[in-house]
Amino acid sequence: MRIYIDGKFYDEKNAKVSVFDHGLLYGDGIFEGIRAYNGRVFKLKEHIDRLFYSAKAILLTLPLSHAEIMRAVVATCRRNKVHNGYIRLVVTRGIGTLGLNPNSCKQPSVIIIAGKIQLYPQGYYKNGLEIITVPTVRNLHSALNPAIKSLNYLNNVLAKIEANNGGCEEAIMLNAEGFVAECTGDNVFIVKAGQLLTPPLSAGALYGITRSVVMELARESGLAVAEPNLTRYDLFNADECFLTGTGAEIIPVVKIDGRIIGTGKPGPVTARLVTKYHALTNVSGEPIYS
Ligand code: PXG
Repeated sequence: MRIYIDGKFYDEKNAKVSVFDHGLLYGDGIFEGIRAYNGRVFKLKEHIDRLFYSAKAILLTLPLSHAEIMRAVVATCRRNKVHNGYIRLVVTRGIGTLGLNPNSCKQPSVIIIAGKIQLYPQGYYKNGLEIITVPTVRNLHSALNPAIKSLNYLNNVLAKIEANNGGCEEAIMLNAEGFVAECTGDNVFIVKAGQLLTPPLSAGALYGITRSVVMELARESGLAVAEPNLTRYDLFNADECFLTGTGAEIIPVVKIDGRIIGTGKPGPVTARLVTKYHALTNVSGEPIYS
């Protein structure tokens, strides 16, 4: 595998960052997780848009333009012959002194890794996932806004550990008010009385790319979509529940905190959205790179 760092490609052994990089010292940086399907990078523009929004929020000036980053992502896929895979785009604050002041960091680093994706086991897509609510509350948007896809993921990592301790792969995170925010690495949706509902961004949800694609697909198929505040009660009494993420795509949830959701099997609305999502990702025709 050849890894892109600041305009050059390195083999895995030599793909290294400095111990003085504030990305390592303070989690000071941002990232994107992106998928490639059939030689096309899925929703690349949207991912780079979000990267620029994250950069703006943390006052980081990207060393490349929007178009240059898009080209670098495609070049990294091409170089590694990644037709179907996962791309991790990382921007660190760069090398500085041991103090946390980012003023000492002169040049942010851009890193692109194009590799394989570790998917949830296939059985979960067929039979649905069981998840729990964990005690770790999602970051306050007035402290570290969950909309920023920062390298500081300890909030999510702690919640993931609690999910694992509870025997689950994913977990619902609530915000400080007790409303549902999202999962540790996925957005959450419910279907109730023919409506598709998902927490608003203000509740502490990431502006998920898969989330917006699914909302668009639902609207196109005549399903009403809304973003109200949701409580655990709303999840427990949903007709259907599913999670969305670049890695997970759309994964049904059939049990939350011991409560069976709907019929206890993946529901028909979820199945319809999965079919539509696959149709969108598995576009046939000439790949944009080969
Ligand atoms: N919420 C959070 C906190 C995320 O990190 C999503 C929602 C889904 O967003 P997208 O844009 O992907 O639809 C994410 C992104 C992992 C992993 O290894 C997951 C994400 C990012 C990085 C790693 O599980 N999910």
